[in-house]
Amino acid sequence: MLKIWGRTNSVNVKKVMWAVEELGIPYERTDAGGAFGLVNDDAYRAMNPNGLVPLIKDGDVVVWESNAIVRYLAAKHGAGTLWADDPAERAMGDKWMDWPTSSLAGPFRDVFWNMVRIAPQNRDNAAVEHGKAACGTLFSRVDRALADHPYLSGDTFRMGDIPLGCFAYGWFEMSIERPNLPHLSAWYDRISKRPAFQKAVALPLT
Ligand SMILES: N[C@@H](CCC(=O)N[C@@H](CS)C(=O)NCC(=O)O)C(=O)O
Repeated sequence: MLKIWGRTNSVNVKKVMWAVEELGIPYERTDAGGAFGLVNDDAYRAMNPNGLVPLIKDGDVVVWESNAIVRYLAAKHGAGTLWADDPAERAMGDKWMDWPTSSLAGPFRDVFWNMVRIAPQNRDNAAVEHGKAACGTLFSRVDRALADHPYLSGDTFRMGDIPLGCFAYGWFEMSIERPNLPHLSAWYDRISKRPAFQKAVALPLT
């Protein structure tokens, strides 16, 4: 059985949980990271030397890095669903998988940590404002990309929608003002109705 390590309130763990729910893969999940610890144990570090979550073990195959895990599971179990067989179609969504990590995660973290994880009296309001403005600019690029297609992956929901969908949940659930981006909102509306999203991603922000 597929084994997954990670706490369910982590945006990176949510990507994996959403993918396994979409694909209907049986799994065993172990809480790890944050208050659950475990990530510095020798046995864990032997599998993931970074000491981060998520991590999976599928038979003898060990994978860390959330986007790599989603790609692995989609390639193995998602032909015609999460995984587009045509390389060009797959690349369309694939480029949006690493983009949240490379571009959005930094400013998003500034907003999320201050609004959700830090006590209000300790909030860095300047970081929130700066992060919100940067996220607004970045999400406007997503909005433009979604003007011509219902999904980041094209006409069909696929793995390329998963990583950004997890960040979008936090963005839309936080008590903040957001720019009006109609294509982004329509896409979020579509993905957030999916039962697998409801089960794996739409958890209370903590
Ligand atoms: N690029 C990595 C980042 C992994 C990462 O930073 N995970 C965070 C949780 S979102 C973590 O493990 N933090 C330490 C902890 O939870 O103990 C990925 O996408 O998997």
